[in-house]
Amino acid sequence: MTLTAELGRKLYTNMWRIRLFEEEALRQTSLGSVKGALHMYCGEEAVAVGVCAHLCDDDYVLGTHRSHGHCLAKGAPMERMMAELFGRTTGSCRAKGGSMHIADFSRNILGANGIVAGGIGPGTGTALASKIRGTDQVSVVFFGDGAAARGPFHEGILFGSLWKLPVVYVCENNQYQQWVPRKNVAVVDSVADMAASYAIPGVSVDGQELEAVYAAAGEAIERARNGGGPTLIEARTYRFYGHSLGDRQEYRSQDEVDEWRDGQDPIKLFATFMKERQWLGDDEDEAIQASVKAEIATSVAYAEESPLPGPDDVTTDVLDTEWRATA
Ligand SMILES: Cc1ncc(C[n+]2csc(CCOP(=O)(O)OP(=O)(O)O)c2C)c(N)n1
Ligand SMILES: [Mg+2]
Repeated sequence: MTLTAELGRKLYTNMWRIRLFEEEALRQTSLGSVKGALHMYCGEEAVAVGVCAHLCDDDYVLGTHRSHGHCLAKGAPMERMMAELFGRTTGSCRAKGGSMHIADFSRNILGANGIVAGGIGPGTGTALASKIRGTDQVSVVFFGDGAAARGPFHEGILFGSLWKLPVVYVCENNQYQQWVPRKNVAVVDSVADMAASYAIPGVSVDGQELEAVYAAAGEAIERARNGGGPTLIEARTYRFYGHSLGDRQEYRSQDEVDEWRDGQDPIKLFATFMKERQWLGDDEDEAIQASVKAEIATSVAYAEESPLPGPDDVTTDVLDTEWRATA
């Protein structure tokens, strides 16, 4: 799939959808409407959007604790995501997931999760299921650079390679693991180099450049779909906000953050890329941002008008304890 003006505008819009959705979620948190942890993906939008652009509806995506971008890029309806953050029964997980466990099974988005590297095993498992069933579904697992230091990374990629599974492992190397700079704890610079240990291709890309992510992901997803097995993609990126709410960010300087925000914003970079090719005019740019703002407002109204769960909801969609007692 080649990047065209039309597709470019769609992907550009999707990056804005993620950026403004999250900024609104942050605002709603300060107003008390959204409760619980909030891990902001702002700054990393080109990774989710560039990868998910190649996925079909029934392909699988597994996320991290920082997954609003993965969900929106894979096609989760925004209003149901907003309702989930507001803790409403119309939310994509009927208020039982919240930000950190958000999922949308109707789009084969199997979920964010709070366990670092927690998606790698299940994502390898869905790829095994696709292979056994003989479908052409691909699984994409997103994880952070911190996850690449954990056991499930090694175990998952080993089995993915051994069984030549249709899976793409996407490491979002944002250079920090909570409050620990990767450079203080890593023994190899590039996560992509670790692919050699499992005899699969490893590719390192600039995660701020949508077109670079799009190209690398296209090749990897095609390889996976055609029986060529897994690829490990490292997207070098940066998160603009702290690790989570209330992070005082004493481990990095304001100058560093400003440099990335000013010079390495994936949305600004892709706008320049599009404008240089005459794929996007200033009026269209404004219209895109206005339409996304309208979508955000609609999703907030939807969430606000939706009911909160009641006491009866506590026992729905959870493991049946009576069944467990007799099983
Ligand atoms: C198994 C496990 N260990 C520790 C934590 C605490 N923790 C939450 S996020 C995080 C850092 C994750 O870093 P990375 O994988 O690079 O993802 P990022 O937050 O940078 O996107 C840690 C250590 C956890 N949630 N799970
Ligand atoms: Mg990280």
